[in-house]
Amino acid sequence: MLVLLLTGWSAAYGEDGSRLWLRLEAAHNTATITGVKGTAMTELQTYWQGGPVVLKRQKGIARDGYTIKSQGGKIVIAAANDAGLLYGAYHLLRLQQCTTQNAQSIKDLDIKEQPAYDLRILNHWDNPNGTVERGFAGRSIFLNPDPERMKMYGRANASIGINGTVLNNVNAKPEALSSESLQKAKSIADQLRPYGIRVYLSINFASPIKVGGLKTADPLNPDVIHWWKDKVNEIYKLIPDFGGFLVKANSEGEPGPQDFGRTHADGANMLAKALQPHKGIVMWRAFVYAPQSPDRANQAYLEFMPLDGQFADNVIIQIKNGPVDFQPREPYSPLFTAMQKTPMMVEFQITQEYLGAANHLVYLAPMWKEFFSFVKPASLRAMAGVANIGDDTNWCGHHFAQANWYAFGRLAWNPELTSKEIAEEWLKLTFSTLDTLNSQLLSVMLDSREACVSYMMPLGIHHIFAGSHHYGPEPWYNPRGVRADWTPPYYHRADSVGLGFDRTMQGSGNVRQYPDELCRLYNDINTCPENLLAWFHHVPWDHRMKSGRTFWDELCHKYDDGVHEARHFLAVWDAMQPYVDSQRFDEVQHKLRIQARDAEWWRDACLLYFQTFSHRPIPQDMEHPVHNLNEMMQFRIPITMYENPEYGYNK
Ligand code: GCV
Repeated sequence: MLVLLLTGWSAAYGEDGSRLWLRLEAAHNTATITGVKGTAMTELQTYWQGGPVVLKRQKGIARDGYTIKSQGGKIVIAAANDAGLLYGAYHLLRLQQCTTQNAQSIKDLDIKEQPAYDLRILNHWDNPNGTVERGFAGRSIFLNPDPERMKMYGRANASIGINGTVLNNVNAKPEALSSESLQKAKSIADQLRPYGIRVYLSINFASPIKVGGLKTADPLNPDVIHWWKDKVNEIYKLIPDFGGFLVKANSEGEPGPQDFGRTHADGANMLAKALQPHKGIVMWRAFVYAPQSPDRANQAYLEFMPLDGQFADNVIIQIKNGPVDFQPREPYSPLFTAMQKTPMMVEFQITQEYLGAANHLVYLAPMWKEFFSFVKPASLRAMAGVANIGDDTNWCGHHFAQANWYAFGRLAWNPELTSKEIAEEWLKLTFSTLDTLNSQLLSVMLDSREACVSYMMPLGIHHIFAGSHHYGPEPWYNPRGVRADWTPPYYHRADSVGLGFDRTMQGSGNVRQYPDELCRLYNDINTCPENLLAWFHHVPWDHRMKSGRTFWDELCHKYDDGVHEARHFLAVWDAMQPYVDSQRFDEVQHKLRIQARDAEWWRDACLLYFQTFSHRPIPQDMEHPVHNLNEMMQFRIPITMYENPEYGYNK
């Protein structure tokens, strides 16, 4: 009966996803919220349906941390600062949303929380013209910031503990520092401040030339130093709590200190000195690689290790989780365990540049947890995530992509949370508290990343994407004149012997960048984890795998398993129709159908292409390709890097 009631209610109640996981109804409560005034109080007054709550400032609690205790018929939220009170308030509201009972029944609370990192930051790759690089959810929310949207953005981030946002693309236009842009940044900062969020900006290292009219941007030149100092002062006059700069320098054509014969440390420290009096920071990216390098995966380590210990205290080196570029699976970037004297932060990519954009359901927490199984959370200073947010009604393009924004925030608060805990919480908040729905969708979410690896790039294969976008497969893409490390054959190295990049001691030597134990493990084809085999080895087609199959047969089966999983996700969702409101049901179903078709496309394109090297049959005990290689090789998706493809393979 209850199920029917809930079912009828939820199916009739159309939802468009705009409320994210904060699907709270205004409370109309009589509860008294007393104590410290501010956003925490407003949120509780608006949404809390339980008994009296006291908000109290208390010394001795860590910055941004809080306690929530039931005391004498009241709930007391205590924190050292306003942000802590706000996080405590959202914790309470989360409990209310997750309980199947009345909020009045929430009692006997004794909660103590503090964040693992002081800096929990979103990186928007938003351009001044409103496009979003690798953005799959519409245009930039910062183009014409709508106050209601900004408020929701602030609430959503604060509810998961995110406390910083970089407003613009790391491929930064110099005009990011123009007076007009700074006024806009100020307006956004003013709107986000009540939610405990500081703004940061990406800067173009050549700004002194391009905005300031100087002849050089040499970080040791006195005029340049002066220019940056003035610019920083100008920013702090407008935004007194400005967070600092994010810098992509000497990478993919962006200017940097090396253009003037200086090092990354020279560049970062010069900016750090200008920011230091205001307590601002520099997040200096280690995403560097050069076309002449024999192995792109080696490059960041080679450039940054010699500088270990040379950075100013308010510089943090921001390193992508893997050594290449946000692939569906990479080993961790060896810089994380090698650099000992430099503050580091990890950069995850929430937007699914390489994992099916906003068309594929891929829950990323398992990928980030995998990273943390190698890199100790305590060895990092902060966490950054490349945002998947745009002006689409549902914010992220795919209803389930909201889970990745959510998971990023929750892990930046507490990297010890499990993927399952986070997914369970998100499902309850986002869909309903029906167990039937949650348990099945939970499995889909938890299996989705591995499924994506299987149908796209199993067994350590990487970067075999199309040349003009990173959505579909083009392992054959290799036109004349394109730099080698921007083509898939550079990475897969398929030939008549086998497949994969030899990064062993005999190959590029990349294994040496890892600690001894891992180096030995990865170096030996018989001990290297099979899920990274073709990352570290050129694997012979007949190499015997643990399953007893040859590498070729295993590869075929992995691809096919991925296809079946994607179809299974669709089947699970289809069965959810009675339990999910109609708009979200239809929209997710549409995406899952695309995903299932794309998985076939990936399997067929990759297997048929690699078969031209392996000359081995596709095993009889699996489904055989249904597409034609030549047709797939002719197929193009006419999208820019600012768009989500409407469909995948649709011939
Ligand atoms: C912002 C990859 C992406 C680029 C991105 C770059 C980076 O190469 O494809 O779009 O540029 O990473 O992280 O700087």
